[in-house]
Amino acid sequence: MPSRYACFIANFIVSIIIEIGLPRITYYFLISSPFRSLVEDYPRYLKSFELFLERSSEHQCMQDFIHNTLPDILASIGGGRSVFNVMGVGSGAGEIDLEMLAQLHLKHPHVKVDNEVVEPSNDMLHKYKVRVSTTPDLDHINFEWNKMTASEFEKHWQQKNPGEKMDFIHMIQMLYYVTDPEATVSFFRSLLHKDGKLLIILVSGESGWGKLWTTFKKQLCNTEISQCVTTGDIKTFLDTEGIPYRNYELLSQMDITECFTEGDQVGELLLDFLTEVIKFSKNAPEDLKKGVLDLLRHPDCSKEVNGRIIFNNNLGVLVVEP
Ligand code: SAH
Ligand code: HSM
Repeated sequence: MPSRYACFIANFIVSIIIEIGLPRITYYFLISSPFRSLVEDYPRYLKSFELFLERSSEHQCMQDFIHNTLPDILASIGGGRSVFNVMGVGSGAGEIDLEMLAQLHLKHPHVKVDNEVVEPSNDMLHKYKVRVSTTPDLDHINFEWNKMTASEFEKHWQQKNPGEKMDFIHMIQMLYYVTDPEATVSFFRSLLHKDGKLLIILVSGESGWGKLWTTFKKQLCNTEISQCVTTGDIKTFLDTEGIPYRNYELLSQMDITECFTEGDQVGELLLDFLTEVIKFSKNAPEDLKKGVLDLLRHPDCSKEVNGRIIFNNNLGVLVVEP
């Protein structure tokens, strides 16, 4: 009898498909699924990212690192060559890239630079180009614009420049958006000269992000991209492979006070950025929303300062050897 029962179910499903059509079934499935990842709505992602930058010390702590620690790292690259090959993967609007290029110039004032920019967003590339056109003293740099993802670039590079080596590659807050961060690190590391360096910045495993993601991994990190990766994960990979690297921790904060005011527009965008879910406060089931909000203000993730809720946005920097 079980086979007759299976047959009946199969016929029933086929008759529904014939009745309402596959596209509509797909549509019902999609709208009944509560979450869409923020990266599917790029304008909203951009808005929430820019708001996050305003509300956090993210770029400030990177700039401190670039001024205080990076120069010594850059001193050892280049092997005396007169042109350095530099590459930024996921450069955004280029603010941090240009800071690093300025430090490189201070360390190696007579060197010319070929700078490959890999960035899939038109908006970001446009902002980067505007920044370049309004920044003085960049004549020694040739910018190559690659409007593509890291994996598209990998294919493009293998066809166009197999064998060409790089002096300095950086990927700053980018590895969340690839499907296989370890493979991405391996590919870009393989492009380094023997004295080259690969710089990776991600949120630290010890940050509030790390706590949020370990607690709600199943609900929030259920996408094709790696999204919830921290430097802790990359360190585990590098240790397993026996790849040498140096690790720095950068202290950073994010003011998330508005996240706790129902209906506040700033709070809603910041919550979307924290959870990577479009309109999280509207779309998340009540128990998940409560769990996330409780954890966000818990001492594991945040501290209260003068009535503001300050989230731990500490970053990890990995300087990977070839
Ligand atoms: N590095 C910049 C921007 C970080 S935001 C900074 O720290 O300010 C992440 C950037 O990665 C965005 O500009 C986004 O467009 C880009 N990005 C998204 N998916 C990517 C992918 N698959 N490959 C390369 N870059 C990607
Ligand atoms: N959205 C992943 C965390 C992050 N991205 C922090 C930039 N800064």
